[in-house]
Amino acid sequence: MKRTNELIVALAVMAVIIVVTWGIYAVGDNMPAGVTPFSKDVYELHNVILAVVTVIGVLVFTAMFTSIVVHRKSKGQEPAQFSHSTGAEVAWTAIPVLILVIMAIPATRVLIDMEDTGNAEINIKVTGYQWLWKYDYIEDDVSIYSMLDRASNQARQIGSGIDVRSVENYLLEVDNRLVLPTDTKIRFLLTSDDVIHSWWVPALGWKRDAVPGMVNEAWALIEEEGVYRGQCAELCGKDHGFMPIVVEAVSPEDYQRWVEDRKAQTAAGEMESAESARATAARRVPVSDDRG
Ligand SMILES: [Cu+2]
Repeated sequence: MKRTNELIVALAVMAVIIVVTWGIYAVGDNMPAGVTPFSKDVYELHNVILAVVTVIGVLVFTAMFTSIVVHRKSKGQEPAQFSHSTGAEVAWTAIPVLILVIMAIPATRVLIDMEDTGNAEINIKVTGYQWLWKYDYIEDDVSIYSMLDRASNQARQIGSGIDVRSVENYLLEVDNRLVLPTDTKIRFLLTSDDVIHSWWVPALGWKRDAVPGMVNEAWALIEEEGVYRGQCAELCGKDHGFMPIVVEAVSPEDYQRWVEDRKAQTAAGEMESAESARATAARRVPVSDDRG
């Protein structure tokens, strides 16, 4: 009779825990899988470890609640009197070690992959500033500054009177997006000019600190075209929440066109500033002559 009770309670507890866990898993939408092979590895790793901890949780809580219900004092249960069990100690040491080893094998594989920044086709230097980002396309000699877009910036001011819900991608849009090609191994070199920032676009599967005086590395190979948003993930100052990151992944052909366009703009800008410098110099000449 006692064994039957125990079994019924154990099954009931286990059923409740499984249903609740499954519900959380199904409704919670888990975490995004991202758009790089690495982010997908991280996603799968997360699922495997979530499954392991779920099984452990179900077993432990089932044993615990079954003991509480079936072996309670009011039912006249006598506690066991032994004080040492070598068998139990070996088991509760060996089993967790085994579980940790099982989890460490795929985790180590992903970590090694994460550090492998070799064979990159393009290099992007990311510099954090209070409170904007600078991107240098090293091979192409193109640099852009990327800061919070005007609409978000106006809406965020105290007393602006603008309903922030009316601003599209509020606090998640920038003036100049980081344009990157798909299907290309991109190496990121991250640093900072003032305080510690952290560059984080969840769809790429990683987050890296941008530390003054140091260069951190990371890489991505974006498989799908699209716009991926992120933010500075370090408390870098009072406007920390206002330095979003927007990556626009385009086909390699569109990317080449964009780079050519940027180079032309930069050249035009340089011509213009050289022109205005010459004009200023020309205006100054008579003044210096008068003085002379
Ligand atoms: Cu920051």
